[in-house]
Amino acid sequence: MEREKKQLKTMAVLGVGALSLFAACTPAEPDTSQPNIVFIMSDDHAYQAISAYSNHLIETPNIDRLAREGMLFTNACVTNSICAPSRATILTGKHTHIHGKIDNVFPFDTTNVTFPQLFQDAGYQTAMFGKLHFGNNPKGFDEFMILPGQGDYYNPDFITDKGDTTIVGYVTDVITDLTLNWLGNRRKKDKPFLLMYLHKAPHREWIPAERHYREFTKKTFPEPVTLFDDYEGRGTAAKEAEMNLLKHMTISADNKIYPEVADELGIKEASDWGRNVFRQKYQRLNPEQKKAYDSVYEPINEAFKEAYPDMSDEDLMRWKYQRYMQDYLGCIASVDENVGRVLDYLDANGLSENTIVVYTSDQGFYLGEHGWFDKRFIYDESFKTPLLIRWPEKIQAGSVSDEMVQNLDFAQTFLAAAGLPQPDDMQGESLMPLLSGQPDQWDRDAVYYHYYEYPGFHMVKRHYGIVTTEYKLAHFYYDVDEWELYDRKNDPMELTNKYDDPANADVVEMMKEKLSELREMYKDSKELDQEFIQKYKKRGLIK
Ligand code: SGN
Ligand code: CA
Repeated sequence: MEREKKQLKTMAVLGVGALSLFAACTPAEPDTSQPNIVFIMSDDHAYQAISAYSNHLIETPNIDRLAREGMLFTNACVTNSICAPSRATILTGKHTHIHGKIDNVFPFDTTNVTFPQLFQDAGYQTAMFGKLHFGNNPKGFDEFMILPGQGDYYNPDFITDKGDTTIVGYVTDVITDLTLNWLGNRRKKDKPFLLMYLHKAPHREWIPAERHYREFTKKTFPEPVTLFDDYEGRGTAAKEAEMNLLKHMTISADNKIYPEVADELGIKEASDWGRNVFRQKYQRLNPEQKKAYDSVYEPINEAFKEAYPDMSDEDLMRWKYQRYMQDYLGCIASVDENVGRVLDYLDANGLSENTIVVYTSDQGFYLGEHGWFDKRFIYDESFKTPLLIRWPEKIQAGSVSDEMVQNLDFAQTFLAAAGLPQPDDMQGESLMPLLSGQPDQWDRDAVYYHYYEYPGFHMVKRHYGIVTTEYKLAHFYYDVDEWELYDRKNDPMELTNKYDDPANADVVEMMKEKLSELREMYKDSKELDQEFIQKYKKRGLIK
């Protein structure tokens, strides 16, 4: 409020032109008309589970507010569908092969310049709360409290610049408490601010808050039509990926069957990993939390004990899907409530008008489509990501953009919005033309994608590709050499690879040419692909 009032007064005295001249001469003094930024990101939040996109699974009234009062992006996507690489791309405005954080394995190179550093230098107050997952601390923040690695759902540990701490409670509530506490008690009212509010939820192993597992374990959800996909019509990568609910989702850590019950039923899994993770997570609960947990999950275990001996694979697949959705969506219910708390705070404190609020995820996620969970693929559910942006001063309420925007674009968008220079080596585009209703000034017709973490969790093969509104072309490499082409308009579920269909020869040629152009433009190359493979060899991750 104070800042807003001060801005009006200064403008009245100096006139708008004089104000910008004044701001240009004294860079240390922030231009008081600069917007605040609240960047909200959850982890693995599928757009299929936001009711502004589709309400077949869950209602998310608070996240939806951002679409109603701002802009919904229906074709937002990532450059590399995995956690830490996506975060590094957001912070640097560069593709993963340029900033070097190609996967979750190698640490982030902190000599990279990130946009929060530029905001801090320009006089913004900066803070980060929640999940970063870099293996090192963020630069450019006056204050941060981050989860170590993936973090925990209950009684999470935090790393801060002043030491480590553990906070009793449910992670989504706790991260929001920290955020609101900062806004209410430590925000400097004479400065614009950049606040990164980053949820762990709904990341695997999907443990909801007590109030939500009670509610969600009673629900039944519609099955995706491709739940029993056999991957015919696609290449080796889809067939060999280890993300199938029936085969790869663990009965204990993921589906919450107590290890003793799983043992008693004679359920064998590829390793003890799922049972061990379950025990670790369960042990974090305090006696009260365990009691609440058991009161809900024990009856589920009892019912499973009864039903399991007569279950076919098909029954088990269906049961796993329901268990998965109950817990995954239960986690999202807390995210939505907590986003509501933050939006209410902005309203109550007169901050909504001049604050850019972004809601997004680090990538998309499979909710049983193609029989899968997890992400990583260039295929739509993992490649696309939710994106909603509200900024009442610039964005018309209730607008929708179908343009292909990427997580690569955030850094430059924020810099442009704040009137700060965009470094030449950033590789995205500012979304300002779209936000301010001038889509004719936006001319991107294709995006570039590159995934690396293989071999690794879920065994999704290395691939790069290009996506236009009409087609998707991907090259899977390293231990295969396979191309896939999908017709996005006529085959939206991406069930049939048309690469070898002679009728598409022209399309393949055109897409390959465009792909080479993009590889060149973004400075990616065969040599770099090999360099990253060599890095895996040096680390002993492959022979
Ligand atoms: C963990 C998960 C995986 C997940 C990776 C990466 N297993 O290893 O399922 O793909 O993280 O996720 S877990 O049961 O231990 O959580 S990411 O979001 O960090 O990229
Ligand atoms: Ca993620």
